[in-house]
Amino acid sequence: MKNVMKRHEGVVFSPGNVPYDSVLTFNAAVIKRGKEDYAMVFRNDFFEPGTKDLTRTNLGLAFSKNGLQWKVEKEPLFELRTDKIHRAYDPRITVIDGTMYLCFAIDSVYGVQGGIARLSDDFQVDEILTISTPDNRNMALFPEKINGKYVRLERPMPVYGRYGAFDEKFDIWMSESPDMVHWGNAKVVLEADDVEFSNCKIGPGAPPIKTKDGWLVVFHAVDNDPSRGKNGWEEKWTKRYTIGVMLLDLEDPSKIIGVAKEPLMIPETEDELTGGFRNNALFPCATILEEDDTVRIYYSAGDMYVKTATAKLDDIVALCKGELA
Ligand code: BMA
Repeated sequence: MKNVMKRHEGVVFSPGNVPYDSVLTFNAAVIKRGKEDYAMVFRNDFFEPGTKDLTRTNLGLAFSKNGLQWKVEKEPLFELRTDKIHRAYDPRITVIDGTMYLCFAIDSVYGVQGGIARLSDDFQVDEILTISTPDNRNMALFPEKINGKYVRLERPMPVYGRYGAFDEKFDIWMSESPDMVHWGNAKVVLEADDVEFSNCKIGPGAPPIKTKDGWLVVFHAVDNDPSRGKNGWEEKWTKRYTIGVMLLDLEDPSKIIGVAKEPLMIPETEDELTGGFRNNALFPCATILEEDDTVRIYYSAGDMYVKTATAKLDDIVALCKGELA
């Protein structure tokens, strides 16, 4: 398949940018609010103070005029820790009718859950509106109501599901809500089995962007190869995360118009292949449609850095429709 993505060379955000405790900065939500006003909410993993246990996570906030160089706020934006909740992570932001909503995953004593919060205009977490039942994560909201309802993509993780215990074949689903609080009418959107370059789980990447041809959605797709051994800081890690892309029907986003046959991006550069916390992992959490119809994807490399790459909208749409080989 034609490579339509152009990587910005090097990383655009790393732990060295952060003025507070930071070991890994990755899985960043980015939105553009004006011509020269990008905002990023990034996942920041750090050591439990006084230890070398990499068990703490908060979300940080940064701003940029060009989407490449970032000015980080002095203090973290948000850390969710209660006696039941260990952390909130992997943010995605969607602006709907001028209001920002933050989706995030939660590790709790009950499992993995998906949360949605409303943000104030100055990026404070106003209110947590909903937290899903376990196990579910990778939530991403559509940027407008569809047929009068809010709609989100999500990725349940049914380990005792149709594939039997502990087989990680997880699919992309969607559900809808009248008020952002009550969610239902769940439907499967894309099945892991229908993605040729994944033999494992897939999950929504970034909030969908609206195009005249349909909703454009990037997703992560995992292929597992048991012969892979040590990878990054982990003793054994056999998965590779690539980035896929699909186009969904504007009126009924449970209908797929097309899925690109091969990954849009695979780990390729040195900082994506080695040296990260978890090598071989690309994880997209944001796409921006620039004024000149360039699609900019923000993705993480190795669960350690934020990177970005661009493509022409027409090229990505053509890949989804099978019109570009
Ligand atoms: C997923 C999540 C992400 C992470 C990704 C790649 O399962 O845990 O937070 O970025 O794996 O390691």
